[in-house]
Amino acid sequence: MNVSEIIKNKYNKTVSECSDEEIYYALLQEVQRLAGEKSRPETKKKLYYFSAEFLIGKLLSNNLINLGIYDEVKKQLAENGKDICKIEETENEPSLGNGGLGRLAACFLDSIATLGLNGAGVGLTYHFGLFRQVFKDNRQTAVPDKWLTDKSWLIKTDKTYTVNFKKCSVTARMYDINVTGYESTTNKLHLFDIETVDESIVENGIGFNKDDIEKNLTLFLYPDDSDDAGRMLRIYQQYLMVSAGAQFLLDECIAKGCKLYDLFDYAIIQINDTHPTMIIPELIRLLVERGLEMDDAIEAVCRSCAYTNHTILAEALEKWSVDYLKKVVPQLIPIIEVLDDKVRRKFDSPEVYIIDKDERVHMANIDIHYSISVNGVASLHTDILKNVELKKFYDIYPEKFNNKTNGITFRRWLLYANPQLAELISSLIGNGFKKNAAELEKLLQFKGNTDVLNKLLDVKLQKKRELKAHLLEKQNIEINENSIFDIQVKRLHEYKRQQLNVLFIINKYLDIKRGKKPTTPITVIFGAKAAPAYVIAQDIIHLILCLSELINSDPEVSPYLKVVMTENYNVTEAEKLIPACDISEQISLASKEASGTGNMKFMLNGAVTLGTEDGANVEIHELVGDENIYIFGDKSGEVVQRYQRGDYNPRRYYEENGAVKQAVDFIISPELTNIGDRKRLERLFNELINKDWFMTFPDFDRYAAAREKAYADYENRLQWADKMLVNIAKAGYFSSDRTIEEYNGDIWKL
Ligand code: 26V
Repeated sequence: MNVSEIIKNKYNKTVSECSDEEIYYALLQEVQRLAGEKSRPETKKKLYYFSAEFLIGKLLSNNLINLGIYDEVKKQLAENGKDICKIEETENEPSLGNGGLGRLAACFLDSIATLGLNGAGVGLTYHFGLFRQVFKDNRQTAVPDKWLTDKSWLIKTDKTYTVNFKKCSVTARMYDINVTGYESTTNKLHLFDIETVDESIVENGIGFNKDDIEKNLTLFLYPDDSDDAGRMLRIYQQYLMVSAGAQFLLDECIAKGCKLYDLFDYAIIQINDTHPTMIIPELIRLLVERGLEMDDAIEAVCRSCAYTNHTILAEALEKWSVDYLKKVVPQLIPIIEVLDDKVRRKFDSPEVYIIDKDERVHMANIDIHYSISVNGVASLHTDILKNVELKKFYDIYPEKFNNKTNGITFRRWLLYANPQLAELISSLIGNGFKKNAAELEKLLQFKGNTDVLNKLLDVKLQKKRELKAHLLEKQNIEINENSIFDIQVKRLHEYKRQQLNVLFIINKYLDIKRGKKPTTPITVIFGAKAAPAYVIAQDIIHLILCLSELINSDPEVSPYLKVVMTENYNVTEAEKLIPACDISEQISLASKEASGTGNMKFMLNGAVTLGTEDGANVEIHELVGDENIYIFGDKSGEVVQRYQRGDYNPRRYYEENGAVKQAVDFIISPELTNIGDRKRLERLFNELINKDWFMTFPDFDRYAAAREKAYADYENRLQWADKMLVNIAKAGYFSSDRTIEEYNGDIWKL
């Protein structure tokens, strides 16, 4: 690519005369052209990956890397006095996801294209993605994040579909985003939108009139569903996605010769969590409308669908009341009733019915009965589904259940985010790992090699310096690059236990106040958004921010301990934080984190995990061995039993464990209540001593001991670097290319 020529043709200027925005837009257009040239011929069978979220992150650099021209473009820009990092800063991040589930979908699209598979993503164009988080008075406030401009990656297509709701009909238009594969073909992400959406109805942060469907349908990702109108809106959104998506896929299949009863020969639909579940009754409805008998339609659809479960948290398993569905999509009710009736005729256990006695539709139950595959996202998670959460279903359909341990794309999380590490690896084992991640194991030959280990430590230090500069510029916080970077970044949720991390920090602060200083200073970094309606999560953010103010402004403590919460944690921020991390906090209550994927990104970048035996941590542990990970706390079996017994009494721990009591009492100490909001801090204090639903206290001592052990081990720099090396070498298993090969081999069969 000749950047100067492209710029000259477009603007009749030289590169150095252009603004960063102008260069960005010219590059975007050129990438779109090059990506278009790489599309792949259609094959008979195609994967449709339906997901309410695709957390794709910024695309310019990712596309340049995948097209194989990143280095040359970067060089040409530099020759003209332009920094590619500054240019990509002008790109808006499309935050079309909440967290892990949406980011996983984005990694999968990258791998599907890279492996040259015929597959497309199907979702929604949210005008405002997830809210932008702004800290004010040590609190999170949510403001709309307008990512969509006329200079975005979205390409308007001429495909439109009518979607009928009880109250109104809307016209859904398809927009496409090119998904470039790494030195491979280009696929598409199809995102539907309606033209009547009115961005001007947003008021007071992220508020809007939830009843005016034609104006608000695709305005926001997952609007707050703490009230009826919000829940109803989610049903509207989900139906828009699946109805338009179903019409589109039927058109494609029919054009290839599909006779409808053989739909499964042309389409495999992966249902990403329960959000797209209505695709099942909707497709059945459409097939019947086009002449199929009901039973044939059910059979054809069932054989075309596969379902992925991403959580065992009961409150996250969607159940829509028949009443709501009747008000939004009455045309699906007779189909859902038929599906339920068939289940009731065959099985006498109410747990597996689709419609329960309270007239609520269990979306996951539709997926399990009417699809060919049910998968969990890490080995432990799938075991829990089979043996506990979905045991009744596993007994009926053992052959449907399978595990697909999650993965991440190494293009974004290594080649792009950490080019220095990628280059060091290349210099040691060649470039093969870029296409075949398993080759990273070749790094094991350098265990104990002082020269290599020192180079690894140098790369880490450089990434820590880059993060330091970034945080200084972004939040005016100064951190010490020679301190231990101990990082927990993920959505804020009690089960992820940011509060456990905080309790440790409080005791560390008090230790330092009493004169017990850490050998190497510690920088604890948090990044997390909390759902606006999730009160306790907001309280935990408030506690972290108050603690950060207290500690960072205390001259006795801050040389040894700093607490930073990065504002508006998102994909772009993760790309800066993860490569700089020494200790990766993965401390969810065992059994609760289905997989986690941040844990994999950290490992790949040479951080050592401090974690519970939960989600994919279990597999990380197996791969790296006891020496190269810090595991603590109750195992999932013990946790499940404690819940079943229902005898957990946090107050007893609080009263009997001095370390726990000291940390928890500090939440309502004058030091903190002088800085923060007493009501919030007291509410959190009471929540912990009376409920502690995610059992932080029983794990506290073992957590503190494991963390201290990691800090002590960090002192021996070469031994620590050996742990880093083993983590990187063993990360190959977590490439999403491996995951996608398994999905294709076992389920999609493209
Ligand atoms: C959803 C909700 C919605 C209602 C309130 C509470 C709540 C809590 C959790 C969720 C999670 C939704 C599904 C999800 O994002 N699961 C994540 O999927 C990742 C990719 O498989 C996986 O790595 C994470 O462990 C899992 O939490």
